[in-house]
Amino acid sequence: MPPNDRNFQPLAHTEYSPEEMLSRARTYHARHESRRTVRMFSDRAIDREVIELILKTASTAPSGANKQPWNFCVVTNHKVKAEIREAAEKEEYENYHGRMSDDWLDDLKKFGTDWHKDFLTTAPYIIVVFKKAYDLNGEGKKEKNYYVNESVGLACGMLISAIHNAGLVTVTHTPSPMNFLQKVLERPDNERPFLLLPVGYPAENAKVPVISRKGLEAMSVWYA
Ligand code: IYR
Repeated sequence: MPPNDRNFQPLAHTEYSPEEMLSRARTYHARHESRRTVRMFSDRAIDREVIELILKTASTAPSGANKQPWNFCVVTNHKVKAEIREAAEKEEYENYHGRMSDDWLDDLKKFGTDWHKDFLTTAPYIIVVFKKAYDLNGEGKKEKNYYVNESVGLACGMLISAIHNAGLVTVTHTPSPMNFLQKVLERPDNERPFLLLPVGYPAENAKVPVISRKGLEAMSVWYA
């Protein structure tokens, strides 16, 4: 039972007929099948309101105790982008020249990645997602957040879906280590970098690797 009636309100819910449900599920799936990770960006401008709406969509994600322990830093300033690129490429250079195992490098061959990260200065928007390990209340007292990685991961999934839905592309970039982002963006100690997503149109000549998705049999087990 709800603990206090005043804290609850009726659910606003839309139900669809079985036919419409199937049709909507089909359409949504088809839309997502066409999503690709893209590493070649155009520098074409994008309306700020589109990015705002994409972020609002991401922020509808469920989170532990509804703490919404995320902060999206949106970078359009070219100098800041260049600073991020320089630091990221420095780390990636080390990754590709000794820090990553031979097996790992082998697994990445088909994606054609290397330490160069042109997209960090080409894409019109760089979204750096921070997770909030804890929050600070009005008096500066620490307040705990829960399931922070799960919550921020869910928000990132919804962010990627919203980016695709708008007809834009992204790549989930995780320069490692990425604590330099905390410094460059001057984030407080309770915020830790989680993921970096350039957002933009694909370059006109953008190419993507030939890879496939697992089918239902390979990615699900049904207990009837
Ligand atoms: N962070 C590196 C390496 C890399 C790692 C994985 I796992 C990928 O799926 C892709 C790249 C880079 O961004 O190049």
